Amino acid sequence: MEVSKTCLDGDVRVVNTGCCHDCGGRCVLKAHVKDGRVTRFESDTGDDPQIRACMRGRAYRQRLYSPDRLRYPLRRVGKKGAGKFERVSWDEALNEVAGRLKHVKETYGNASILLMASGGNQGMLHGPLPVGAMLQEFGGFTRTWGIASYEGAMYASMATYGTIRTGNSREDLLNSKMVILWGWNPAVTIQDPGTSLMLARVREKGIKIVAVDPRYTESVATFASQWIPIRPGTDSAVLIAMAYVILSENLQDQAFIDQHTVGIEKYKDYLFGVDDGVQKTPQWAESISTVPAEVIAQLAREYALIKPAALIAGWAPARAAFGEQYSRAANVLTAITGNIGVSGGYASGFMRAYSSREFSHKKAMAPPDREKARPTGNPVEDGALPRKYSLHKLYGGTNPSGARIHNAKIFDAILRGRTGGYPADIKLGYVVASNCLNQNPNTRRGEAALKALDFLVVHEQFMTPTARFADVVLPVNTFMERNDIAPPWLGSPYYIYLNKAVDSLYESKSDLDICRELAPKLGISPMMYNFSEDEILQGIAAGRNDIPDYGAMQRDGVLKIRLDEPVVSFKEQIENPDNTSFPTLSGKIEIHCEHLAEMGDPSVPSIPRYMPHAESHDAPLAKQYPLQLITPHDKKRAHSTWHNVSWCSEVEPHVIAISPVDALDRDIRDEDTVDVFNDRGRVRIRARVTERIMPGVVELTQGAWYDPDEKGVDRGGCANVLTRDEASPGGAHPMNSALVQVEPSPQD
Ligand SMILES: Nc1nc2c(c(=O)[nH]1)N[C@H]1C(S)=C(S)[C@@H](COP(=O)(O)OP(=O)(O)OC[C@H]3O[C@@H](n4cnc5c(=O)[nH]c(N)nc54)[C@H](O)[C@@H]3O)O[C@H]1N2
Ligand SMILES: Nc1nc2c(c(=O)[nH]1)N[C@H]1C(S)=C(S)[C@@H](COP(=O)(O)OP(=O)(O)OC[C@H]3O[C@@H](n4cnc5c(=O)[nH]c(N)nc54)[C@H](O)[C@@H]3O)O[C@H]1N2
Ligand code: SF4
Ligand SMILES: [Mo]
Repeated sequence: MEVSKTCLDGDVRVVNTGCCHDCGGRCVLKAHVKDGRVTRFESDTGDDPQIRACMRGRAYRQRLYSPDRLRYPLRRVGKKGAGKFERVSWDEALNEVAGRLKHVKETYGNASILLMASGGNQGMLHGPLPVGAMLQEFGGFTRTWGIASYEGAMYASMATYGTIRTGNSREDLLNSKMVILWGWNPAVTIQDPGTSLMLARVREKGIKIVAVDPRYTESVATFASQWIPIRPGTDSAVLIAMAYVILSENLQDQAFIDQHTVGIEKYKDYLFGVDDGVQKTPQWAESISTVPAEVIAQLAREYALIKPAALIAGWAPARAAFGEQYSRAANVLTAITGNIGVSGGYASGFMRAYSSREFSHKKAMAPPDREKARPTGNPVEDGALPRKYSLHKLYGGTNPSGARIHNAKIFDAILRGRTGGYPADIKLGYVVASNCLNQNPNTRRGEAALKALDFLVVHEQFMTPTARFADVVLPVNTFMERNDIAPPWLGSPYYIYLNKAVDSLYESKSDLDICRELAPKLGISPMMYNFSEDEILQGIAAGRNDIPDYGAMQRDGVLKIRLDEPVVSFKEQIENPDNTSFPTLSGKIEIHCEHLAEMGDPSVPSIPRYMPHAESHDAPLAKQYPLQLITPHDKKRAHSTWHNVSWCSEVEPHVIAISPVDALDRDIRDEDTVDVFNDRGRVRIRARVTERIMPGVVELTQGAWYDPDEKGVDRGGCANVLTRDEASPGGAHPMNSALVQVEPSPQD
C-alpha cells in the first residue's frame, strides 16, 4: 500500500515524526521541512490523549543543527582523553575498528570486548541493537547488567510479585481517594507525557495528594497538599513503621493478606522486634528519617483507611545503596492494605502497567527449568552460572547471567579484571548510545579506566566527555534522519512512528548502517543486516499484538491504542484467585520472598528491612562529609542529552541546592561559588540557597558534562564525580547515596 507519511503545505512538507531520547516521554513531533531543513516543530494536535512534546523536543532544531554535531569519523591524535582528533574516512575508521576487534578476539578472546550500551536513543531499532547483533555474531562480548534507572525497583517488583507489570493506568488515579507521590516528581522528571495532566485532574477532583521527598519539588508545589520532607535513604524505615502502625492498630486488610499473600508472620517478627529486639515504631523511624512520629502514624492510618489509595513509589529512592529495601517495603505496604488489583489502588513496584513489550501476565510464568541461567544467544555467556543474588528462578528475572558486569562497576572491572573478581579482563570498549563516563558513578575512576583500555570506539552525535576518551569516534545521525518506532515508556498505550524528516547531516550514519559496513570487515554477516530498515521495523511491529496496522501507524506518526478500561494490574489474580496466580514461586504476593530466603544472605533479606550503609547519614564517614547528596533529573536535559542546547540550559541555571541552615553554617550565600567534594572528587559550582531542600541534604542534578580543570576540579557540575561506584546486591545504583562536604571555593 502506498502511504503518505507527510503532508504538503506549500513548499513545506510536514513529516510526522517524534522525539525518543531517554526521558520518560516518546512524543509526537511534526517536523516542518523546507528545502531539506527542519524549520519548525509542532506537536500533537490530534485526539486526546495528546502526546505533546516538552520544550526539549520542541528545541530539537538546536540539537539537530548544532555546530558541534560530529561530522566525520575521527581518530585520536593526542593523549587519551585530551580530545584531540583528526578527520579520517569511513573506510579508514572502520578498518581500524575491525582490526582492533579482530586482534582482541584472537589475542584475549571475545570476553575482553565490553559493550557499554545505554539508552540514549529509545527507538526500537537504532542504538545498541545492531551493535549487539554484530558483536554476538562475531563470537560474543561481555555485557553489563544493572540499569541505573530502576534496577532496585525491578528487583523488588520481581521479589514481591514475580513480574514488573505493576501499578494501574494513569487515568485510574482519578478513582483513588488519596495519591502518595513517594520520591516522584513527574512535573519535571517525565514519567510518560500525560502524567502531569492527569495529576492536575486528580487535584482538581479534590483527591488528596501527599508528597514524600527531601525537596519541595515542582510536583509538590503544583499538585500536593502535604509535603513530607524525608532524609534520603531512610524511606524504608518510614514505610516499615507505617506497616507497624497498620498492623498494631489492626487497620490491615486481613482478608486480602490471607488470600493473596505469604509471609506476613515473618514480617511481623521483624516489625515487632521478635527478630532483633527493636520495635519498628514511628518513633524508631523518626530518629532515622527526621519525619515526625505522629506524621508517620497519621499517614499510615489515612492510607490504610481511605481505600482505595495509590502509593506510587518512584524509582529514585531505590537508586540508592540497598535501594531494593525501600521498594520492597512500599510494595508490601500496598499489599497489606489491600490496594492491589483494585481500581483506585496501585500495586507499587516497577510501574509498567500497560506493556506492549510483554504481552500478558500468562506469558510471564516461570520456565520449566528454574535452576539454569537462560541462554541469551551471546556465546560469551553460554554456560555461565546465574549471577549471585539474581532472581533467576523467576521468568523475566533480574539479569541472571553471571558473565555480566554491573553497570556501576564497569570502571573498576576494566581496572582490575579477573584478579579483581570480575568475569573478564577487558581490553576493548565499544560505546553506543551511552555517555558512561558522565552517567555512571565515580567519573574520575572512569577516566582512569577509559585510559587503561587498549582501544575504545564510540558511536556518538557529539564530542561528549566519554567520546573524548575514544580512539575512534564514529558520527551517528539523530532520530530526525532515519526511521524508527518508539514504544511507550512506563505503560501508556501508544507507539510513536518516527518518519525520517531530513537526510543524514554531513557524513553521519545510523548505528545500523555503521554496523552494516563494519560487519564484512569482520568477516560476518548478521541476519538482521540482510533486511532494509523498513523491513526490520515491519518485523519488529509484527512481533507485537497491539499494532494492527503498520501502514497507518507509519502514516500518522503515532498509534494510540484505545483500551476498553484502564489497566489495573493483578485484577485477574485478585478477582479470580483460583484460576490466576502471581508468577512468584509461591503463586502469591510475597511479603516474605521464598527465592530470597533460599539465598540465606543478610544483604538480600527475605522481608524488607531498613539497612544502613557506608554512606548513610549516620555512618562514620559523615563526620568528614556531613551532607547527603542527591542527584535527581531535571527539566533542561534528559540525562546528558540537550546539555549543549542553550534554549534548554537557559531555562534554569545548573547549581547545587543547599538549605539556608547549612549555608549559614558554612558562610555561603546564594550565587556564591562553592566546592562540593568527597574522596572521589571535587566539583566547583554556584550555590542556590533555598528552603526547597531540607537541611542536611544537597542536590546536584545529574547529566551536566564533566569538565575538569588542570587540577582535576570539575567545572561542569557532573554529579557522578561525587557518586559511589558500588552496586547494591539486588543491583540498585547508589546515585542518591553519597556523602559530601560543601565549602566556599578558594579564589582563583
Ligand atoms: N526531564 C527529565 N525527565 C526524565 C529524565 C531526565 O533526564 N529528564 N530521565 C528519565 C529516566 S531514564 C528515568 S530512569 C526517570 C527517573 O525518574 P525518577 O527516578 O523518579 O527521577 P528523579 O528525578 O531522580 O527523582 C525523583 C524524585 O525523588 C527524590 N528523591 C531522591 N532521593 C530520594 C530519597 O532518598 N527519598 C525520597 N523520598 N525521595 C528521593 C528527588 O528529590 C526527586 O524529586 O526519569 C525519566 N524522565
Ligand atoms: N548521578 C546520577 N547519575 C545518573 C542518574 C541519576 O539519577 N544520578 N540517572 C541514571 C539513569 S536513570 C540513566 S537512564 C542514565 C543515562 O545515561 P546515558 O544513557 O549514558 O545518557 P544519555 O545522555 O541519555 O545518552 C547517552 C548518549 O547517547 C547519545 N545518543 C543519542 N541518540 C543516539 C543514537 O541514536 N545512537 C548513538 N550511538 N548515540 C546516541 C547521546 O548523544 C548521548 O551522549 O544515567 C544515569 N546516571
Ligand atoms: S524530551 Fe521526552 S518529554 Fe520531551 S519531547 Fe522528548 S520524549 Fe517527549
Ligand atoms: Mo533511566
